[in-house]
Amino acid sequence: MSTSSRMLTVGAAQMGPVARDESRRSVVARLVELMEQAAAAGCRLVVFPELALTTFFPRWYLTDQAEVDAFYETEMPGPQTRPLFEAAVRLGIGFCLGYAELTPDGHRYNTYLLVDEGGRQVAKFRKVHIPGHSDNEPDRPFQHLERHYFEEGPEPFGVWDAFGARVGMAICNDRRWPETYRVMGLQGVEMVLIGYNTPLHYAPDPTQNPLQAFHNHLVMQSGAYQNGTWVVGVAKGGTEEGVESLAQSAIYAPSGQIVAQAITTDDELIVARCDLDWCRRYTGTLFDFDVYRRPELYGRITTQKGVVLD
Ligand code: CDT
Repeated sequence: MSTSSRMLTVGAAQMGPVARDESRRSVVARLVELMEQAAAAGCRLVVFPELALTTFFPRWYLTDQAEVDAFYETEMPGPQTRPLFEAAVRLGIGFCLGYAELTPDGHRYNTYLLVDEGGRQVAKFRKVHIPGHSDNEPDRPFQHLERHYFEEGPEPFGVWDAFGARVGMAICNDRRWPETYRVMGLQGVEMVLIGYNTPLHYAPDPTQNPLQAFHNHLVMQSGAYQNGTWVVGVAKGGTEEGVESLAQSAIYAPSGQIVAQAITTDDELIVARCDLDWCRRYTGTLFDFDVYRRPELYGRITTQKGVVLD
């Protein structure tokens, strides 16, 4: 095993609530402040949550199309988001930003964008697993209408060479699925960036409410360990428009251990100095895929969607 180390200092920029009427200008100022803190802490990359620029609007069934469209970005950078790209160059720090994307040909995605220290777009990821429901369900205390507002991302999980590492991205519900991490693991991922908005109340089965934090850590710790990768989990937490969401942003080592965790439910930066070569301790031993995996026996994973009893 190599004794050299490649270090990447990363910041998870947790956000507190974004009010429905908070302007992009105000939100972007909060993000720039977090970037400044991250740069001062020696970070080369700072990771923001899912849908960082707006309130989590899928909690409402909205019928005014102009009101809906106002939550989406039609260009990146646009006039209101350009300060983020300028801050990247000024501070010499990259960032990963979650936002609602409306493409020129009318597609709507829940998107993550990776930008380098030069303000250049390195990679774009569209959320693969879209949770919740598509029709208004007025009996719920609040909606989770992601399947109404977003299409399923059409591209597979990718991994890119950036910040001296093999970097992958996933968004919120994606973190609950083992395939997310394994598809990236098979591309040599060393750091997975994951933003989330997770309401504490889960209407289809409220027995899960008190387990939200446990499940959050469970899936990211497992994903990290089973694929020998760093994972950066970043929340938009706190009580947003009356809905309480999980905070507890954390950075997970390839061992599955938590190396940093947020202590508030507000804007808060946590930082970890990540040894990328630590991944090899797992991918070169217990999880040496080349030696131990049995893909010839895993056919159901890609040929079958639901459960089949045969
Ligand atoms: N944003 C997002 O994907 N949230 C979901 C909430 C549970 S499904 C209604 C999550 O997996 O955290």
